[in-house]
Amino acid sequence: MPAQVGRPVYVRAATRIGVVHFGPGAFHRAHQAAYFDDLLAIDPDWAICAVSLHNPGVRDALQPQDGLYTLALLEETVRLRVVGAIREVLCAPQQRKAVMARLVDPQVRLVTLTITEKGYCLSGDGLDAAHPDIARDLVSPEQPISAIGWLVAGLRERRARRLSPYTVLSCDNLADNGGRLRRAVLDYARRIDRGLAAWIESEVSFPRSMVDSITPATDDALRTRVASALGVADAWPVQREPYSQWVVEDDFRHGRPPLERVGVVFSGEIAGYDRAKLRLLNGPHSALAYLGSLLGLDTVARAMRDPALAGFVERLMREDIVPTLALPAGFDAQAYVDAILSRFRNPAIRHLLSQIAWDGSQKIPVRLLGTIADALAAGHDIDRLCLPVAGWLHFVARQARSGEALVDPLQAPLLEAGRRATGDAAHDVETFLRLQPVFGALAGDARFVEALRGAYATLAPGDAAAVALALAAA
Ligand code: CS2
Repeated sequence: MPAQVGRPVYVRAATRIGVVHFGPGAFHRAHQAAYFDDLLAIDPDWAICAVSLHNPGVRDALQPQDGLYTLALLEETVRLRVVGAIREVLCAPQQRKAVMARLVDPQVRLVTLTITEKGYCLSGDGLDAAHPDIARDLVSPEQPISAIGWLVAGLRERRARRLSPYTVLSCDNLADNGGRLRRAVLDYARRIDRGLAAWIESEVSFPRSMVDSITPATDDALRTRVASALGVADAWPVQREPYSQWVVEDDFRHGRPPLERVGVVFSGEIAGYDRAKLRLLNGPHSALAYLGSLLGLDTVARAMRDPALAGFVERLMREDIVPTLALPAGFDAQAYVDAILSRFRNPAIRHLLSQIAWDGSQKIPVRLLGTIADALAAGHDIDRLCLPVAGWLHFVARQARSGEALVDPLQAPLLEAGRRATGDAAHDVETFLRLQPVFGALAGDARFVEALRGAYATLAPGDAAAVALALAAA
């Protein structure tokens, strides 16, 4: 390989698997796996067994290359490095025994997850026991299909063997991710074995974490770049911006990887960090995705070159979101906003708005509706905050009208509501607000309903001209 391509600086064969990771998509491989790759040069005990819960795609791509893959850091001069932290790649439905063997391996002390918001099978704040995967797992808990089912099956087996449990670390974009996962796991465990649930409650820690790095999906440009730089084809390279942050609550009862030595921040104030990130980065990202798509734009950097949209998003961040946040001591919110805006502008990144637009029903509540609820409680104006939410509704209605797909676990009810949209704000907003899992208690708040109607009406009929006008006025 050319000298400028980074590679593992440790002996891979001398590493041991200490982490099981569920959901080895591009984000995990670009973010956490790169930290563990750095860590393995210091401590060989933390190589990763990567487990896909549904599809064999990652395993089939990575296994023939011995788990190695290329990570591209996108800036003016793109840097490439080969990551070696993943020593084993499994596909759970096809390799149940191998997955369980890892989960009960005493050498494994940590289970991490990036399964996206929908993978948690939550409804509101708790477990969605009616979710088809959870319902199935509750009937046959020894043959799990959901992440929660697997976590509990592994812990149950560990308890039976009198082994200490693993720590469970959620690395997804959910506020209080560890707390929510813990509650969902306990709820599930109580339904199958109360003794087990009590043991989990007292023995297992679920630290919260905040993860951050913009990771556009792998595209042909990346594949071509990697093939020509390395002189070999990589079946699944990944890419991200150079910036990366990982803040983790320091709550590991049975040993934790010394990740602080490779740039991870262990903190007691994680709630401040995760909210700031979700609301100041992901919220505006979703705003760009829906309003930018309605404007006919394709990428985040392109949307940031639209002065009306970029100006709107900046006002949203500084004037509407920052004032609702309870921030950790010493946190400079305006500098944080500056940094996010410049990351969004990075011209070396082709981050498709359509990728961010996925799974709106899961993202909107944690990214925007929480801010709206807090702003209402503080008696603040919510008109501007409602615009991206209304943008999402118009986006859904447009997809429904054009017969285009909507990537979302609530695709069916969303498209149904979209098809019934007439363009009349009162009627359409009322129809969408019936989506209880998305809007929850806010649907019954008259101030929210009125502001959302107003925002929806200003964006109607959802074409570029109407959106441009609304942004200029907002
Ligand atoms: C994005 C995030 O796809 C999305 O919805 O908002 O993946 C975002 O790029 C990351 O959270 C940045 O850390």
